[in-house]
Amino acid sequence: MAEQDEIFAPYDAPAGGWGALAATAKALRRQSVVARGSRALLAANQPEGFDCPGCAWPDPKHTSSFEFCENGAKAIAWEVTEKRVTREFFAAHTVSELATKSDLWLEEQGRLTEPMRYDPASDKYVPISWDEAFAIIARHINRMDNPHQAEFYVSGRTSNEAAFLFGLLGRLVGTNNFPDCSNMCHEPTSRGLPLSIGIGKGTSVLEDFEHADMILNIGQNPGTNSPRAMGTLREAAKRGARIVVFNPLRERALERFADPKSTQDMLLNGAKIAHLYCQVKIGGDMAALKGVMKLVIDADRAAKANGQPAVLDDAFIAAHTHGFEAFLADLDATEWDDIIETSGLSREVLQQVADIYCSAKSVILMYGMGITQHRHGSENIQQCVNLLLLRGNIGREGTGISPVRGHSNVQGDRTVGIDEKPTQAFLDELAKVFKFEPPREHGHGVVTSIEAMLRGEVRVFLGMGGNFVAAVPDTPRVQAAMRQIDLTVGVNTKLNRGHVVHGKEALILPCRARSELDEQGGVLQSVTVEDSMSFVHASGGLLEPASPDLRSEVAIVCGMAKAIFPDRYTHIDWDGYVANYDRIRDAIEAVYPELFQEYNKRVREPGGFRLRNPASEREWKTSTGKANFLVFNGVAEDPARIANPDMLRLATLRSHDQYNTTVYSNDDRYRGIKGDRMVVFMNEVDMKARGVQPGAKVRLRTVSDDGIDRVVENLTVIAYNIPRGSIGAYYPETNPLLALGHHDQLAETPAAKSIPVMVEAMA
Ligand SMILES: Nc1nc2c(c(=O)[nH]1)N[C@H]1C(S)=C(S)[C@@H](COP(=O)(O)OP(=O)(O)OC[C@H]3O[C@@H](n4cnc5c(=O)[nH]c(N)nc54)[C@H](O)[C@@H]3O)O[C@H]1N2
Ligand SMILES: Nc1nc2c(c(=O)[nH]1)N[C@H]1C(S)=C(S)[C@@H](COP(=O)(O)OP(=O)(O)OC[C@H]3O[C@@H](n4cnc5c(=O)[nH]c(N)nc54)[C@H](O)[C@@H]3O)O[C@H]1N2
Ligand SMILES: [Mo]
Repeated sequence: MAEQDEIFAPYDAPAGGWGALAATAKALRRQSVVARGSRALLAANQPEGFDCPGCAWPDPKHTSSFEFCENGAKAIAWEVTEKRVTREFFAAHTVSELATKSDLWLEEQGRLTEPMRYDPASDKYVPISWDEAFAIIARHINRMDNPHQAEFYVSGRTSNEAAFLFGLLGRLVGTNNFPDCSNMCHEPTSRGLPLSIGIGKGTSVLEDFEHADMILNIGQNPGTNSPRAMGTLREAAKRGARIVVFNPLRERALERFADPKSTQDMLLNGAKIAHLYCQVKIGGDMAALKGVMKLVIDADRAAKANGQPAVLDDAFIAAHTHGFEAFLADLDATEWDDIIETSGLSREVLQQVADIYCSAKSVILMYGMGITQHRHGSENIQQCVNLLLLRGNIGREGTGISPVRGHSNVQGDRTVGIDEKPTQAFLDELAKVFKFEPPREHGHGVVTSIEAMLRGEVRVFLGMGGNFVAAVPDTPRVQAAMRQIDLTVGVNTKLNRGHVVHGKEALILPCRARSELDEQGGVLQSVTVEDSMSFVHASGGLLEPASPDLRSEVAIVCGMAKAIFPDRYTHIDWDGYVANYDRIRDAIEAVYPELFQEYNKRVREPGGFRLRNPASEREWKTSTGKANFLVFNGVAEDPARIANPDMLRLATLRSHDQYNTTVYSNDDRYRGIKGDRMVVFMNEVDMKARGVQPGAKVRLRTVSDDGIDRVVENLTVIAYNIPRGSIGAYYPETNPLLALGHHDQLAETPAAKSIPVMVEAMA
């Protein structure tokens, strides 16, 4: 049908390359920031510059040359835009009117410029002074019946310094309610991985990628979401390392990629990245991993029977692991039919993966949301670790588990205390350093904070960055609940859904961004962030702030704290922290003396420093003192849920032109989509079975047993190369389909990559 052709044409060129250069130039022009933007780009990820807000992939220590990244450039262009949201803008639009606009339109209006308060009489935002804004927050916080009626949300761009103080503030108020974006993202890494190896962070560093013989990329789309990782993968492929991909979609960059820094790549139509591309079914990774592990065990048994060298690293298993026998028994009990049916991969393909694995001396396994956002995301990760442990692929050069984090400081925020389940040891230190008794009971994460909202128990919502009401599951229900809250506050750089779906009182507090100068008391300040590989480094902006009325996140947190506690905790020098961020880092060091030893000194060294990661050194901080082989019974998420033969599994995806809830344009270049985000990627066999043609309009309806009807209509069907039973559509447009209760069983991360749905043709 004509309609599909209008919005879809397969993309055959390599990812990266000229297309990426052209897209970067366009992004700068569109924000009219060619000069300003270029200056910012040159300072991104440089030793003296600022940390790119685009992703959490680390920078090579030894580079000083500009690392080109299209999507980093877009994120920066978005931030340094010349467009401004002023008081005149707010005077010209009621909030009801703004609420009818798209997310793209809201963010495209430009940078926020001064604090604003919602005025119910006019249904408009009106200017307010910073002091008045802080006084409103203080009034609401101080009249709550109990401290747990406040939620302290954090999104992962917040610096270590601001996050640490925000965490302190929440605990001084008396709660551990810290829902954060990590709860929707790598929480299975934070909760599931420690049970395996004693730490919820990756063990590999960039240098390991230079020595790996095999790199398994599972459920992660680096060409779009961490494009600088493509340079690393490109180098590895060039060296002859085998890259194996598990992904239901054929993500273009993982097939072919042209590094814009390489003349050869640019001239020769790029280079092949994946040696083997396995189009696993959505939710089929557990089955695929078990299949590969069964074959590795078979190979080992055969070798030993023939008197050949062992395939397993028996010495490592004996010295460093626990639970191998139980793990083996479970593998032996796992049926091939189940593996093949659930993974959608043939035994031959899995044999190829196993062969590569067995012949590789050193293996890295990197993963993203395709693994974590499932009902058993934590267990998916544990199976990944099991595979690595079989041949001692953790804690040795060229090896490791490598969760690719999302937001540029999401890992750091958790490290410095944004954690709804803090350890008692951390609370003890906090108590000692700040001389108060912090709350000891666990607080709310994202899912539990929403449950509290739905019960009407939340009175104050403070959002340190992010766009909570658009990013979470069950968005219509959450948005209705949000409107019942007494006060909602958004500390943000751009206008978003959270400001137009607000509480009875609402504040917009605009902050300076990473790329901007942060001068306090005449002295330029820098903040610090932690990347995916646990390196902590400084970040300092270079551009004039978008408006003179902006404050830094640190200053905003301290402003709130002073207003909330005018005469309590007077020993805490909030003004001193604002005047000199070194003092915040000293406080962080006091709370974590080992991890952040000599923080201020070490962070000033080029490239910063790496936080100690015991598992990288084969020191296992688990209950058994070893790395644990962990058992998951079965191969499927939940067999009862997939009993319905008509049901499909929906993965909610990011396009190449968005940053989470920030949509840059309606295109998705590498997937061949132009000008429309209301699409659903579907296998032709599944389409035929439902009598749907390419270009047809369909309705998706969630299969759930909680009695709530969840529907998204008017999606255009794209006949696509995706396994049967699996479909894809964009996040956040399809978030209304994601049921709040549909989440990882351990970490409570919403299972956004595996929503059970029915596809219904629309008349
Ligand atoms: N430009 C840009 N950069 C970003 C972001 C952005 O939105 N835009 N977001 C940032 C954030 S917060 C994050 S968390 C990261 C996200 O980066 P990624 O982890 O790459 O997340 P997604 O793009 O959501 O999905 C990743 C991949 O999972 C695949 N997938 C879906 N279901 C399954 C499955 O069942 N099994 C397997 N094996 N694969 C599956 C999808 O096809 C997709 O290729 O990127 C960060 N960087
Ligand atoms: N269905 C579905 N839902 C998902 C996902 C999915 O794959 N599928 N992914 C989940 C994941 S991985 C994540 S991380 C969450 C993201 O959830 P969030 O982190 O809450 O959302 P973002 O869209 O990243 O937030 C965008 C806003 O951040 C603000 N901002 C930008 N830079 C700064 C800054 O420097 N300081 C401050 N204070 N504010 C700033 C801007 O105002 C912008 O509007 O969404 C989750 N939701
Ligand atoms: Mo994320």
